[in-house]
Formats: sequence, C-alpha cells, structure tokens
Amino acid sequence: MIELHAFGPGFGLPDPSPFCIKADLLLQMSGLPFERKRGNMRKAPKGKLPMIVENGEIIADSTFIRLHLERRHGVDLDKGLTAEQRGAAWAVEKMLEDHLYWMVVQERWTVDANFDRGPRHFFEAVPAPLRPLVIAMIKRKVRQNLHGHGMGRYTPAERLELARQAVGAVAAVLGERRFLVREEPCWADATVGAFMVAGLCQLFDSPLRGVIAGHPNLVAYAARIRAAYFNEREELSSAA
Ligand SMILES: N[C@@H](CCC(=O)N[C@@H](CS)C(=O)NCC(=O)O)C(=O)O
Repeated sequence: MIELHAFGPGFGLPDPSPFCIKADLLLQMSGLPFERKRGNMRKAPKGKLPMIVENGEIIADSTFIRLHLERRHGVDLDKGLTAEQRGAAWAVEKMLEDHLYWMVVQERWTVDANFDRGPRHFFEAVPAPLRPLVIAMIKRKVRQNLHGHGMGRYTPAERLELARQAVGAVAAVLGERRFLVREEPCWADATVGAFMVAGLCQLFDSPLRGVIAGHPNLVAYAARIRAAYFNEREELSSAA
C-alpha cells in the first residue's frame, strides 16, 4: 500500500501545502489505493513534503511521485494528449509551482495577520519559552527564500500585476473546458486543482484570491475539484 506523507488538513484546506494537495490529487486520480500519514519533514530526503513511501522506498517531490505512478504502476493520465497539450499542461504546472507558489508563501508568511491565522499554528508543539525564537528564525528563513527566489523583491503592486498575468494565463488555457486541456483530467489538473483550491482559501487576506475569484471559470473549476476529490472528507465539508 502506498503511504502519502503530508501535513494533513489545515486552513480549511485538504492540506496547507498546495504540493501536498497536488500529491493527494495525483494519487486519487491514479485510482491506486493509498493511505494518508502525517509526514515528518526531518525524515523527508529533500526536507520537504509531500513524499510517498511504497514497500520501504521513499519518493520525494510531487513531480517524482507522478513519474513513479507512471513508471511503476503504469498509470498515465496524460495518455492521448497531443504534444501541444502536453506542452501547455507542463508550462502551466511549472508556472504555478515555481512562480505563483511564492506569492502564496509571501501572503501567508509575511503578512502578520495572515501568519497569525495560519502558519503560527505550525509552532504550537514548540515549548512556549522557545516558540518566539523559533518563529523568528523560520520567518527569517522564509524571507531569505522569498528574496532568493525574487518574489520577495517585488512591491505589492508588482506582485499583483504578476498574479493577474499568471492567473489570467491559467484561465485562458482552461477556457470553458471542464479540465485544463480536455474534458477529462490530465496530470496537470492535480497541480492546477491544488493551486486554485489553495489560492481561494478564505482564511487569509489575499490579493491573489481576489485575482482568482475574478475568473468564474477558475472558481467553477476549483469547486469541481473539491466536489470530486475532497467532499467526502468530513473535516473539509464546512470549508470554503
Ligand atoms: N518541489 C516540491 C516542493 C514541495 C514544497 O515546497 N513543500 C513545502 C510545503 S509547501 C515544504 O515542505 N517546505 C518545508 C521547507 O521548505 O522547509 C514538490 O513538488 O513536492
């Protein structure tokens, strides 16, 4: 049985991490049986979640999880896609993962009110006297990552402009279809679904959410993903 190691539900989402939502969707879309486990980042080979474990073998990183499902289990949700569809799907996926993701991080970790509603809860297990120190250290690391990536160097207005362009591109590729490049899901729908569901999270003050909400096709798409894949999970049924 495949084990998915992720953070577990939080922020009214299947998982606070869009990459963990993506991995959950990949596994659900694959139709293979799997079990959800609370992951431990210290045991993750890349220091990040998600990862899966199958017969003692660890596969870290959502893209390598997808490749594992393809190569080990012969599940290929991209079967039948044209080269153009494959190209568009991959480009959209990586734009969300390597560009838009950093806007999510910026909003949740560097806006104090958002941090208090969300990420601060990750530190509840840290002994109280140490907690402020640990929080300050991790926040500094997140800011350094944002600076290193470049997203942290933009003004809020510049970030909003980039969000409009990126989200507009996804909305344009989706158009009036049910899924990203055809009427049935392909692998990239796990990523797009994860990021649209996460981006529409109601918990945070989020210019990004406003941008996504401005595209009715993306809102309907996110609702379709939630209904198809996460509705049965009680802890999420009241979430937006
Ligand atoms: N490329 C990875 C990204 C995973 C990722 O960034 N995970 C974040 C949560 S959203 C994480 O575990 N971060 C912990 C850290 O950076 O210390 C994937 O596709 O799985």
